[in-house]
Amino acid sequence: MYELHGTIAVITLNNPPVNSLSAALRQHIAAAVRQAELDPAVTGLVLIGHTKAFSAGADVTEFGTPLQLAEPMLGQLLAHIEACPKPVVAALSGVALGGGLELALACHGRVALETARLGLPEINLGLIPGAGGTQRLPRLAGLSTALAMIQSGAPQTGKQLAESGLLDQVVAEDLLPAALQRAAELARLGAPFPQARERSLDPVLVQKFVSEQQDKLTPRQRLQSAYTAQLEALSAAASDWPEGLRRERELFLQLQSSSQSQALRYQFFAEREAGKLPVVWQAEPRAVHTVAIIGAGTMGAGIAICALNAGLRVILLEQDDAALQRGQQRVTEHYQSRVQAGKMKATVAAAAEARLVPSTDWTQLVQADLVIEAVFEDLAVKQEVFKKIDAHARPGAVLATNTSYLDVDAIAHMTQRPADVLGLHFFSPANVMKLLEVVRGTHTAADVLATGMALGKTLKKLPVLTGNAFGFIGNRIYNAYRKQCEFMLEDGAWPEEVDSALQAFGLAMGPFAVADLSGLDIAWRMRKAQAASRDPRERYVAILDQLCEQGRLGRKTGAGYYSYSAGRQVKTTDAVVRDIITQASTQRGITRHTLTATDIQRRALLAMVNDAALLLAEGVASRASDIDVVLAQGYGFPRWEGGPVFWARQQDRAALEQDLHTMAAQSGHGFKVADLSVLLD
Ligand code: 3H9
Repeated sequence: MYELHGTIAVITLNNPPVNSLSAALRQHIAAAVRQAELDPAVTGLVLIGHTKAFSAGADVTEFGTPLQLAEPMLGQLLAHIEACPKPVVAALSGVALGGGLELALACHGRVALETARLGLPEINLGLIPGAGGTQRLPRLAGLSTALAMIQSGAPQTGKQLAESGLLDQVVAEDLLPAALQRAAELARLGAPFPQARERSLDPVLVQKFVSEQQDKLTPRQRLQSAYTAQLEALSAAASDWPEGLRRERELFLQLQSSSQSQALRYQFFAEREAGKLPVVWQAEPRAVHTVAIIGAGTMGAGIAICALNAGLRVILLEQDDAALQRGQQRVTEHYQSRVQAGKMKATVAAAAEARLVPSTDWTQLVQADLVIEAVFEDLAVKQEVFKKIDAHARPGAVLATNTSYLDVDAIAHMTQRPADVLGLHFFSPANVMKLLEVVRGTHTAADVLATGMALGKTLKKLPVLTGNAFGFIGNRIYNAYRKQCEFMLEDGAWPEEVDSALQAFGLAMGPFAVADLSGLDIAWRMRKAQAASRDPRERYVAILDQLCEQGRLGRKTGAGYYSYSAGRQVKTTDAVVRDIITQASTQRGITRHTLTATDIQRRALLAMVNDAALLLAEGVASRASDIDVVLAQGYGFPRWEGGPVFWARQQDRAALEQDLHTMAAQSGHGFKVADLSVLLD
């Protein structure tokens, strides 16, 4: 939209929902700038967006399509604006991200609302800024701020960036008048107008900074080409202007066609697809203002914090005063540390804490619109709690169990209202992890499901719908993967070989280091509970049980698969563990042999893929991409590999199927081979 405010032309970007810079929007902006250039009555220009967004950047849906080649390309548009003979001012509200921020950087002035969120999140898509961001930002804001923004991808507010050199002015309100004033001021001062490109960076300082930062890259960052490319592009900012831009473009295009960027773009859209299911949008969610949480342990307190942060009223229920006080203390300490770290205003923290109602009185439950049970992971315990919830919750309240494995139906049947019951599987720490599995029981009503999904969004989580099967999506696949890793121990690998091979693939941690961290006794208890129903012909690896019998329960006891001195992990397993493993191999009649890192990675991934296909065929997952979202968000699967399904789709199909059959033979009785066509066709 183009309109005149006195002698200033105001160009309003209007491409809902987020003003992504599609070919059409680029063309309209270019035409509007030209119109202003040609109108002798115009002395300056303001670019502004609607309140939700100045612009969220390049239109990601155009990547890999011929459309993006439609002129003007973003770089050309920015060069046009930069060379405009009249001053152009960007007025920033909502988000200015990626190409959106780059558009603002090419303007001669920038005015932002305090609340505007400015960032270069290309890294989340496996990219670097490709329209001058790596060249203009360090010139305006310095190398450290530029790298921090480019490397983290996290947006910062106008208020936070007020002194960064990026913005001419930050205002609490009245953005347009401030931008009009700035444009008029620049017009009065006359050409040449401020341009980032006119500034230069000291090549010696740039090279020193870049080489220091190269050394600081973490192992996981080193696995992703975009992190190195960011530093290369910053290094090119010390060159002359055209060369810097050329190098940035070259790196951007290389990354854009890389499998890592394709995987990350796939994850971006898969996350947004996850909540969109007919069963969810066809029902109206029930209103939720007050949540009751039963159990104030680590998980219950974490869920309480999420709900308080989302503005909900929270009744935190425990069985006795001592447990309640400990839970309340967890919540209080969380807010104290946020305030002390400067991450939350004291008034906001106080308001959140004021919404907390700690109680040991079950009759309080009648006030809750939604109840979340977060007690010990034991079916009998949870069933007892649900009987009580049923007796006290008001009719129409949604009743949720936070279980990670258990049968939601078996819990729902303890109530007179199984249609109101669903599973909400939070991940630990609940106030940090974004993933939320929303579990549909046999009788769960559609509006109850819709309420669970809507609550997930309210809590700023990523809710994924799953069927009611042992372990749902995530733990079911993780179990299959861990089991296969245990087979590999018996076959010839040591825990550290398995862990390091999987970390080299990009997993945040290997399965044995994870097991030590979470405590081996959790799995041990479950194994004992399942012992009676286990098929004796099944290949069962007893290494974990034997470690537990020796008191090696993981980090908390100073030893598990690894030993820990003063909290630090000894990287190789000790003689005790090696003996247990060697004996396990002997008992199974296996001659131990070397497994290469590639063998280990392929077997572990195939185990995930096989169970992904099984649970998709069983209808536990609604769509394949949901599985990838769960694994990446909840289990440390490298997002830049897309998830197990995305990974499988990149492999040679015949080889994959062949390897799966080999793996089935290695896995012994009871291993169910999936038909991969459900994932691959
Ligand atoms: C870039 O700019 C490269 C340049 O450096 C160089 C170029 C040469 N494109 O997330 P939401 C859609 S790379 C296309 O649900 P929110 C999204 O799919 C880009 N579509 O809302 C969804 O569609 P639908 C750098 C986009 O309020 C709808 O908008 N920029 C884009 O929770 C609403 O999104 C980024 O990486 C896009 N760029 O969050 C920003 N962005 O309704 C990525 C969003 O059909 N975007 N959509 O499901 C975001 O971070 C969030 O979407 C945002 C809004 C914070 C903007």
